[in-house]
Amino acid sequence: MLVEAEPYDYSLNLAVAALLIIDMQRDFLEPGGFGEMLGNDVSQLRRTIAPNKALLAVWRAVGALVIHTREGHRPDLADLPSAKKIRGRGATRIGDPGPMGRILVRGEAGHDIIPELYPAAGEPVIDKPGKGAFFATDLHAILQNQGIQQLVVTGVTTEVCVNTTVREANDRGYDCLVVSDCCGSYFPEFHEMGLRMIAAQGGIFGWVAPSATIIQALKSSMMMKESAE
Ligand code: C5J
Repeated sequence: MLVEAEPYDYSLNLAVAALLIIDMQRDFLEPGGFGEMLGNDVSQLRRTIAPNKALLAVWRAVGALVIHTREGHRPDLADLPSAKKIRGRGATRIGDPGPMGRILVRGEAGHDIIPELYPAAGEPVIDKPGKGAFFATDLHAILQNQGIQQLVVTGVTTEVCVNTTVREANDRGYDCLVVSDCCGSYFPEFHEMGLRMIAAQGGIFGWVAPSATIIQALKSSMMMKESAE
């Protein structure tokens, strides 16, 4: 199916495509969480919840693969590089007690995915210690074993974990279609530039399209399939 996108239409093939939802975690998105505690405006990320919900519902209805990621570390912090821990010179750091449990530690409430986009049974959840979803995870193996070649990417934040993952995916041979309104940043200008960097130079890292366009294409393909049956 053809999806109208930047820098040119994208040919989405659901048989080899997965929806990859990056780090829609409570500590990044919820009022009172770690992100807000650091002074960030979580409404910039929360505006992505409704479009992600709508896209996820249609994606699940077509029966294609959904994968979720979460950024975080082992409770003993053995996988946390000290460079990452001390970066930012913050008073509260990864592993310290935060408003929703220990910050970015696996198993804590704040580390989990927001209820609106909670993974369904059978949907893989990738726990990643870095910004990119391929670093130190089994994501590439899972995608290869399922024959996936195309990633429809959403999540937060646009310029950090979404961009890093898209670049990693690009170098591993995947095509990425990034869903503009399903990604968000605490900094609107970084969101804008993060998307522009992906589609620049003829799609140097991939394609960018809004959720409405993708949802429309998915619904049309479902209707065509139904009428052929
Ligand atoms: C993500 C971050 N998920 N900004 N993390 O982008 O630290």
